Amino acid sequence: MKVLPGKTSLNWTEYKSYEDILFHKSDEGIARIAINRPEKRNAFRPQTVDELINAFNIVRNDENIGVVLFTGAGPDKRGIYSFCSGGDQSVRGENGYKNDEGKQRLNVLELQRLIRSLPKVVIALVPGFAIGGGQVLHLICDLSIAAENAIFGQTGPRVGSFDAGFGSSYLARLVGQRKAKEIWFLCRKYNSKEALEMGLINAITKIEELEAEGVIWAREILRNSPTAIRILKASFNAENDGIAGIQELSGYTTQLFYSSEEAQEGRDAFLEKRPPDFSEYKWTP
Ligand code: S0N
Repeated sequence: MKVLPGKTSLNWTEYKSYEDILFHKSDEGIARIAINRPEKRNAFRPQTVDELINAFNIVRNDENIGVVLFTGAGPDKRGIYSFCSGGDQSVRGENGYKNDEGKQRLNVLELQRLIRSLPKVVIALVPGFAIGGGQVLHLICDLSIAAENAIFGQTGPRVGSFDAGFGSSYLARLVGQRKAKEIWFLCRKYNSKEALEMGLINAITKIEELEAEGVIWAREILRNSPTAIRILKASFNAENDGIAGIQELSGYTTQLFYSSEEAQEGRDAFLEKRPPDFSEYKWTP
């Protein structure tokens, strides 16, 4: 199924079938995840978010995938494209968004953390509206490429919601406190050019070239060292995420240390019930 207009040189195969999202992979190490509720401007309900969490977890565990293109499928019947327009207001209850059983959830917060700590690069491809919680989801991605017609903005204070986590404080890290306050307090809409100028996105393309451009960026990334990129992503997070960020970064150094003979000597000595011998390992300057 077609997700975005235009052509790419990739052969997508369906990875898993869902109701609210489309999930494809290519044999080049690229996955594509798209919210598929175009008639609702790709607003998410709890099921949409559960499916996204499932797909991103599959990507996490797939050693052949290094880059995810995260986008919104379209167009709707009026020919309009969207990345995502945030939480589906028609299922919003008193303390969350209602699933089919009537249980209320705000599971998008789990999704935000999953994308942020995914040890692979997530590129947002924004073909139209990125509004409310959709603008936050786009913000969480590592890189963002937008179509010329993309529109960004917040509506929270107008519709009685807000994201006081990544949606405000991380936004301020990207665009500065003054601009972030303007975005949230005035609830204006911004076009791609304005988004680029304020540092919200990395690049603008024609909508027909959006996926192809994403693939070009992905291929460039995939030529580089997976471990270097994994640790760099964690270090960018660590600067912003406090102890949780440091935990992620330091966890990766522990993983690297496990692969050394020095660390393995400690494990082997314990299992062989003898004192460890670290004498051949240097106190490197
Ligand atoms: C996107 C907008 C600007 C597009 O305008 P346009 O083109 O005029 O289309 P419409 O006619 O308005 O919409 C077409 C159809 O789509 C439905 N629709 C659009 N957005 C939603 C939505 N969010 N929920 C439900 N339905 C939606 C319209 O109703 C219409 O349907 P029909 O044809 O049947 O009438 C414009 O649509 C717009 O402004 N949309 C609303 C944007 C919005 O307010 N979003 C919610 C903002 N709040 C959140 O996202 C909260 C997120 C959250 O859960 C959260 C909470 C705590 C911490 C973090 C988060 C987080 O997510 O970050």
